[in-house]
Amino acid sequence: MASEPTEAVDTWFETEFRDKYQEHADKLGRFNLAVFGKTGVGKSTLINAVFGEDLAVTGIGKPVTMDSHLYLSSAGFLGIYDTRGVEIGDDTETIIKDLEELIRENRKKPMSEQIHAAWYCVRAMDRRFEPTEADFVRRLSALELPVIVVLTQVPSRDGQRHAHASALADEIKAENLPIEGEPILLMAAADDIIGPQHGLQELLDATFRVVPEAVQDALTAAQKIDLARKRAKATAAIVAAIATAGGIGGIPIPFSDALLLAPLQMGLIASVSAIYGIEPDKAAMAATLMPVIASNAGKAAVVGLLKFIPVGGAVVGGIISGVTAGAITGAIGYAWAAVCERIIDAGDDALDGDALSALFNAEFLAQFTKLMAKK
Ligand SMILES: Nc1nc2c(ncn2[C@@H]2O[C@H](COP(=O)(O)OP(=O)(O)OP(=O)(O)O)[C@@H](O)[C@H]2O)c(=O)[nH]1
Ligand SMILES: [Mg+2]
Repeated sequence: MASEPTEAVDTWFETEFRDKYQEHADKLGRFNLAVFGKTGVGKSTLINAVFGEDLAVTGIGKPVTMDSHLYLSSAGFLGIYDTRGVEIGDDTETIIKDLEELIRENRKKPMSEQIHAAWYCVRAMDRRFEPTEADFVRRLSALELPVIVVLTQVPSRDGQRHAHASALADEIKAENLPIEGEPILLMAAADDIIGPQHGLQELLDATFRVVPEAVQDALTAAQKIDLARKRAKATAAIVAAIATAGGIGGIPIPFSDALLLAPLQMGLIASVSAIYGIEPDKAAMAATLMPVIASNAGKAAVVGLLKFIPVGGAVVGGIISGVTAGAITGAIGYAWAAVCERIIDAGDDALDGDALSALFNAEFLAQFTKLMAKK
């Protein structure tokens, strides 16, 4: 009996959260990247490093059309096009023909169906960039795909990149290929012998420079290495929600029996989750652990958090001003952004619910105090 309202709230939350998340995710769209290079150069390792494990590990991809040698793997805000069982050089004609067809067909489709950029990967220590590879890059570029050349597995020590890799980069530059910027030298995953990870941010920045404005938000959500970009975008959403909440004002506390979340705050955490590119399952699960969302068990925590909020009368059933509503909303948004960053840092490790909600609490209080002091 006693648990019924809790379940009702949880179900309400789950449904509402997913709807809102989807709404925001649809607005962000999808960033589609084509990744080429000879087998074993480190394409999957690179995709893992920049976008997380989901795509490359499973390696699930569907042929784009029947008989096509192009495969599309997609999850969330990212689509990866690659080839299977065909070799650049021997099969260049086949790959280019498939790509050409795909690009032509997709031209009529929305932006999130198009291919936005290509990475052509070469293993630096092979010290070889073959004429057939140069030819492939030219053919790619002729399809009006912005191409970035990536030298993979570049050893480095004390920030100094291996001379062989720089020499290969110079050789490639001397070919005057129609590529975007200079070849990017990187190491996607650290190795005890050949050195630390480097160059990923440079590749990401170069990619941001060539993709259309309309997919920058999707790329921001899809990538996992540049949290500052996500934070900037999330902050804009939070600031807007603060203004909206301030305008509403006069909100009764608690906003509903067991929740401190009105639709506005719910929309905000869904939006921030999408901006950070947190999968909806993970985000919804984590959100139910937060004290502002948790039902019965967490109710005391909510009242505890708010005990110092100036309200007319008792907290429960009280009315708060627009300023306070704005501060609560902002504190929820920023605290939730901190949780999203922690989830990204955790990678594939299981989430520690207690640690996440402790983080949320601490951030909520700090941000709330800061926002109230501003007024
Ligand atoms: N330490 C380290 N190992 C790497 C790196 N890149 C590739 N490797 C290793 O090189 C091997 C091949 O890498 P993959 O990422 O599978 O290469 P791929 O280009 O996806 O290969 P195919 O899917 O066969 O075309 C694996 O054993 C990787 O662990 C890197 O940046 N650092
Ligand atoms: Mg691979």
